[in-house]
Amino acid sequence: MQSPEAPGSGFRPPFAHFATQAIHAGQEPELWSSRAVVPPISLSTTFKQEAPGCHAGFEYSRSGNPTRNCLEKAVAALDGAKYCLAFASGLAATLNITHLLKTGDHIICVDDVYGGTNRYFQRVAREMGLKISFVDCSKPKMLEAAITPETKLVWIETPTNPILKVIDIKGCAEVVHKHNNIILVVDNTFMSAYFQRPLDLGADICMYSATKYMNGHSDVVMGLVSMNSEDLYKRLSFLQNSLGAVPSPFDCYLCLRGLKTLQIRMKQHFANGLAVAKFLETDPRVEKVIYPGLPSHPQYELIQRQCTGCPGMITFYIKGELAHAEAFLKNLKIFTLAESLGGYESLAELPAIMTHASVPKEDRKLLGISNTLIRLSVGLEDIEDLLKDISQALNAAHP
Ligand code: P1T
Repeated sequence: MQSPEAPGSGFRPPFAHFATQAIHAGQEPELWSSRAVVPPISLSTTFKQEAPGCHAGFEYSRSGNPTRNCLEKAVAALDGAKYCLAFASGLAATLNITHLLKTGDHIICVDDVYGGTNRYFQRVAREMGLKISFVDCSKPKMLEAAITPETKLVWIETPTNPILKVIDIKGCAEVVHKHNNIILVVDNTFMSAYFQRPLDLGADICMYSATKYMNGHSDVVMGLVSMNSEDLYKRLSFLQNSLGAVPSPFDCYLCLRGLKTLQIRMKQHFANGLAVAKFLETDPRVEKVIYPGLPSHPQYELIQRQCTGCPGMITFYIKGELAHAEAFLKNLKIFTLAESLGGYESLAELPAIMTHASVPKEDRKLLGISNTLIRLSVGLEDIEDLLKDISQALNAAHP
């Protein structure tokens, strides 16, 4: 197996000082009178004022919390951003960003997107008077053609969930920014700040479900939003406080702790993901493997240009029908059959019935989210054990 970091592997070089910032940015001991090296979990919901309206930076924990501040500063540093705001979940972040719009505004969303994001746009935002189009943004011409005078937000995921299409962030930014007042959001959940920096490539907002790689330990539900524009920051801070979907100080502490190992986790996710993808690609019981880190991925050149590596997300079609996919999933022993991704533990799922069940059936068919499409989140276990597990589950599905 070629090491993902081997010279000439073709990916962009890693972002400078990443691990140092993950460990130190926003977490200076001088922030605290105790000089605590590990940021304390500040549980107080309210803060003493010296005179009405005169305080030391904190009033009430929804509008600002010391532990949350540390996390927001650390993530801003990792994204190369001026600002970051934390929310109670990835979808809470999506909701807050969507609240930047008003009735009648138009959103363009990439056609292949997390099922919950699709459901929110189709069944909540649309009901509230926003117009939504789902567009194949991997073709910037199609994005351009979909823009109307009402378009105010373009929402992309890259790679997409679950088909792992890669979207050219720079190409989309060039199209979007020909127009005034359209915000380009990149959901960077799959790549994490370690592998991809959407703001450097022209996005206005970089958003995460921090529930996944950013926290990385499957014990926090959280959303993060980074940006450089002061105007966007002011509007989103206002919404963060006004809508109130904020994370708890304890979750902020856990996520901050998770960030410390983001770099080493992502490197290992890449190594394990690549090994599993290569293994699947040679197995005759597998119809097709989609992994952006494989030369067989149709956008391999773009992914190398845009990213510093790939996460542990693999999508593959097992030969046969639903029964074969179910047999594979039920027989896995180390991979757990469960929704979510990006944790240290390996997970497997069937998007058509699980994470993407809320995507309309005809859309799933068009996108290729069939009953034989399996999504893996390859974790940090020993690779020999993971390959053995996949091999025995394939044997069980195709005796
Ligand atoms: O679960 P939450 O923290 O609210 O994040 C939603 C979300 C947003 N964006 C992407 C790309 C996501 O994958 C998710 C959540 N996804 C899953 C739970 C999943 O299994 O795909």
